[in-house]
Amino acid sequence: MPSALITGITGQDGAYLAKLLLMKGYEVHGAYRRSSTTNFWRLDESGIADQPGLSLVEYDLTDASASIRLLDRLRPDEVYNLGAQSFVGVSFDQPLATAETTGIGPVHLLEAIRIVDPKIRFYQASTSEMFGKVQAVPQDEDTPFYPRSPYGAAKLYAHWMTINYRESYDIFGASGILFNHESPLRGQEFVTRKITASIARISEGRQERLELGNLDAKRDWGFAEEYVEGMWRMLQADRPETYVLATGRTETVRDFVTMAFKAAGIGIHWKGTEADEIGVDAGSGRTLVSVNARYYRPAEVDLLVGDPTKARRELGWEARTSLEDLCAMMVQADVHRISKGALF
Ligand code: NDP
Ligand code: GDR
Repeated sequence: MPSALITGITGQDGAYLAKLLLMKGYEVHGAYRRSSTTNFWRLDESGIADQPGLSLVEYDLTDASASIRLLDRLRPDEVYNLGAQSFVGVSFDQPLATAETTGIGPVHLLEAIRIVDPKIRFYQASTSEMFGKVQAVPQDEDTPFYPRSPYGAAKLYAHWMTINYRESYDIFGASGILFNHESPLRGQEFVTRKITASIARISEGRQERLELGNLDAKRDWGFAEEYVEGMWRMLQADRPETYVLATGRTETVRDFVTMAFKAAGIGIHWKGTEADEIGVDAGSGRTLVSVNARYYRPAEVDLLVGDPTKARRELGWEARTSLEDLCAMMVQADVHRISKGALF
């Protein structure tokens, strides 16, 4: 039975990847941070929390010696490093904490692999945020990087260290440059889920309106469940590589808002510009969306759109779910949650 260690098991991708590996017959070790409250709602919702093949282990990426002891004890075939301080906005307020977890944390794991067993295969969760101020459209594996946030810079360091360990020590270090991927399990601090959860609350009369930052940012949004399959395929390949996973389609935040309200049966009409822009219910004339400058970032990534040709060609991976379907899936999940008291 193959075995895998997943860091970030309490996050969105951790839940989907654990489910996928369990289905494939893996023994899965899910690493979570100690905190005063448990945070396993995604594993519960995914129906895998009590699966015998899944065991949970306390671990913090910032602890070098714990990384060595953990790998020595578990000796997994594969390590998927999904753990990170992953919110770009927070990284501007906590640049050093972000650097330690998101940048140096992966190197603790790479060092542990080098010391314990260089045959352990390693997946690093890299990101389209490394392209930042984009140097080409669309972005692929050869596009130059230009990170625009402490998060993007930390991820870029970890990305290059993964390649360094691949080239220096012959470690199977794969790096997936994943574009935004969303799902009903997305955290509410990220814009898509903030939008869909707010729409559910507005529909129930529990929230007055949705306040957002930059509506013009363009993102390439795919469905997370499909992206974790790509991670797994990267570790089954003949050699370690870097791959872009993306849909190839980009839309603005404003478009996603319009799409999400439409999925809830509400037409949105946009008025005004920039900080004064509002989204109005086309039927009642009520303002449902407004801009609040507190959600602007000190530096923005304006346009992301990926070219996943290499992943399609070499891994047979492809994004299948349309943005309309993804958006509707998220809205329906939040409407359902609020109706059964699972969203406040
Ligand atoms: P989430 O924010 O949902 O999950 C992040 C996970 O990292 C959580 O389980 C969190 O634990 C854990 N974590 C945070 N700090 C530490 C630490 N010091 N030690 C151990 N674990 C820690 O992210 P996603 O699931 O969306 O993303 C997975 C990975 O992929 C991340 O590395 C992210 O940066 C990257 N990525 C994500 C993309 C996306 O669109 N979703 C796109 C490209 C890359 P806790 O619950 O305790 O906070
Ligand atoms: P991103 O995702 O920064 O792309 O990082 P996020 O959903 O936070 O932002 C996307 C875009 O929406 C704009 N925006 C807002 N964002 C948030 N969170 N809240 C708002 O109110 C709001 N209003 C407008 C943002 O400015 C941005 O342009 C995600 C994370 O999952 C990273 O970990 C991952 O690496 C990248 O995707 C790929």
